[in-house]
Amino acid sequence: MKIYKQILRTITDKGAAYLVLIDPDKINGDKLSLFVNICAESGVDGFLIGGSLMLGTNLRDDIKLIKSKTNIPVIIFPGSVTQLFPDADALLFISLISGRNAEQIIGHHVTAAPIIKKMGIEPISTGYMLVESGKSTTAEYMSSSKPIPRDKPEIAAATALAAEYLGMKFVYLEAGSGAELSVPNDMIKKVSEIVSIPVIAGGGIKTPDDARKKVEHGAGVIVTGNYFENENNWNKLKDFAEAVHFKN
Ligand code: 1GP
Repeated sequence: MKIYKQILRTITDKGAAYLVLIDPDKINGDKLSLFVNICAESGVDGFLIGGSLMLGTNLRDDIKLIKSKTNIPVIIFPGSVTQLFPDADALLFISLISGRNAEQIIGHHVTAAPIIKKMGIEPISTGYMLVESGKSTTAEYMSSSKPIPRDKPEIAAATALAAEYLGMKFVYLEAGSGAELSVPNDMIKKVSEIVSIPVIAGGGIKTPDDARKKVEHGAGVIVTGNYFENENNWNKLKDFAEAVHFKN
């Protein structure tokens, strides 16, 4: 519970937590070292690493590299059971509750659970919901599951409540990496009003203003990934962190 508690504390102290998703296919080697240092200076609260599709990277080496550079927690965001490594601090133990694909809801978890136990990393049970975001995303395609329609916040709210009743620790409203449209703010509001667990919002967030609006609508954790794959945007990291940390 160490990392989960740390995130809860950040939400209490700063208003919300800011996590940066690293896709090791896009940021690795020297670029990763530099990026991690800038994230640390900019007030990022944690790294997510992994994804629904990865080609030709050594995820474990990348996790070790991040750990050697900073004390910021590294949380695996696993796209499959091949993305589990003991060097990380925790992992989001994701169940794709917006879909009806049994393997994504409980199947892979049965395979992964004993491995996680042996590795000793902290699993953080997360109800993961894909939300329609303009066009089909990698997460949607790879998981063979339908997203929740953008104009149906009540479906998202009922699904999130079920996740809480099942004992999950976070609900993650996901528009998908590189999404055209981020998760609608009224959906975040409806979900965060009904559950007492923190709501993570991610996918397609490209401005500090959008991040702040999501926090104002009740998101406890904001995730950005794609936007910072372009080095020209790295000078905006601090602006994002400040927008998320509204209590600072
Ligand atoms: C994807 O929510 C994350 O899982 C981040 O999305 O890459 O679009 O910022 P972006």
